[in-house]
Amino acid sequence: MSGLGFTRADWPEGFLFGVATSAYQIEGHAQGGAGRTHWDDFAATPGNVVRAENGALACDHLNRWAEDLDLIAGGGFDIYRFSTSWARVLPEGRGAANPEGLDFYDRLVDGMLARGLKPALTLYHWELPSALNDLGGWRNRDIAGWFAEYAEVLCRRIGDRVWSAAPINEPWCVGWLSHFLGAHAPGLRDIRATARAMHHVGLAHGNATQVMRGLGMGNLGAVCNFEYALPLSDSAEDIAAAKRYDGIYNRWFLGAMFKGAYPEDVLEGLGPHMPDGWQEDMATICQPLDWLGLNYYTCKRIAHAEGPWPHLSEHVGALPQTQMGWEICPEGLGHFLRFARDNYTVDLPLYVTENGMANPDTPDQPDTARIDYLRAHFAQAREAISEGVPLKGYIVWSLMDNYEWALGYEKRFGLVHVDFDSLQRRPKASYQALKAALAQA
Ligand code: IFM
Repeated sequence: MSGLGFTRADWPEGFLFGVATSAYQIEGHAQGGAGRTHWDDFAATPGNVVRAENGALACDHLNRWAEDLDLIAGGGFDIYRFSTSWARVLPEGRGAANPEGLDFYDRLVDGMLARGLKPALTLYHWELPSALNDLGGWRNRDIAGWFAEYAEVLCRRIGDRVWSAAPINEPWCVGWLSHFLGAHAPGLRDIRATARAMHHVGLAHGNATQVMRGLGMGNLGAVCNFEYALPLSDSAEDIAAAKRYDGIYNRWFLGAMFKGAYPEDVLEGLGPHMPDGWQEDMATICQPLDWLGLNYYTCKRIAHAEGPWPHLSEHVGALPQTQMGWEICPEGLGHFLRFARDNYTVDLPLYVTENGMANPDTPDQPDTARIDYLRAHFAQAREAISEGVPLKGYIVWSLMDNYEWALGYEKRFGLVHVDFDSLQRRPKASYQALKAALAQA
């Protein structure tokens, strides 16, 4: 038995384990001919990102990818969930491709296969080419067509060798966090922009899925993030507010992608701001999928608030917190695995596509907090499996410390420590614990 409380033999035959990263967070975006992205612009604007840090160098994965793949294979993982950068492939977002960028992803996929790793591709993990943001970005309906063009160029090159593909990581973050809360690029706080982004991200997902199917690719899915919405008190008003929050965060995209319908309780607020004719897009958004990926980290306490829709305020409760200030609430993971299966996906394979914690790690201290966090969440996954939930794999965020968006480089999510001066990688105790668990049959 390992520090994580399991060995491979405790999971169903063929259950897969992996680690995840994303392009802008690790590659070093100023290198290799990539175009400018709206994250470069957002970070260069005072007040948006801690110390105005950006992904210009990040973990320099662009040059150190082979060492990074060795770490993944050396840990005994099966899957590497990675993303490609739209602006590295098409620097202006459309038109001329960057051959250096396509060559890089080609080598990276071959590098995974050579090491026995399954490449799990995400086409968009948040960095939008600035040239497209100039045109309105996710507010502009045309983005669904631009995204399809990017999907086609990229997948014609690497689509034949990836194990799985999902168009867009965490649509809620692309729509709500970035256009309503203003916490991520492009940093808007505007309900009309939000409604449009929340719709166009689904349409882009549908378009890209059709493109990939057209190219003969299989094992196509969606990766959504979920937050366990708990009422701050047992008042009827707080319970209703938590339900609204749940609708916006957890049910909007599942409804669209798996039922072709947005939840009525969210349409009450977003409906008046939606683009004309949105109803006709629902069939495109609702493409047949092969799996759903769930990203889960935490819960949130929600209270009723006066003021405009959605009439709610967010609070942090009394559970122990991670370095992000996020409460550690493993039962939320079990809740969403059952919730997705019972209400949307039925017998479709599910994957935990992200789970992990930020911790103020130093290279010489064991990250036992992360081992504890993972043990508790893995236990929820096993319990759900024992109840018949068709969970097929579990991917930890993240392989290594990286650029945590608006919070810069100090929030460390990695199984591997990165010294951001020397760029030296050092596996943490959590990496060793997973390696030990996965090595035991
Ligand atoms: O770092 C992010 C990642 O880009 C998307 N999911 C959540 C992670 C931790 O905040």
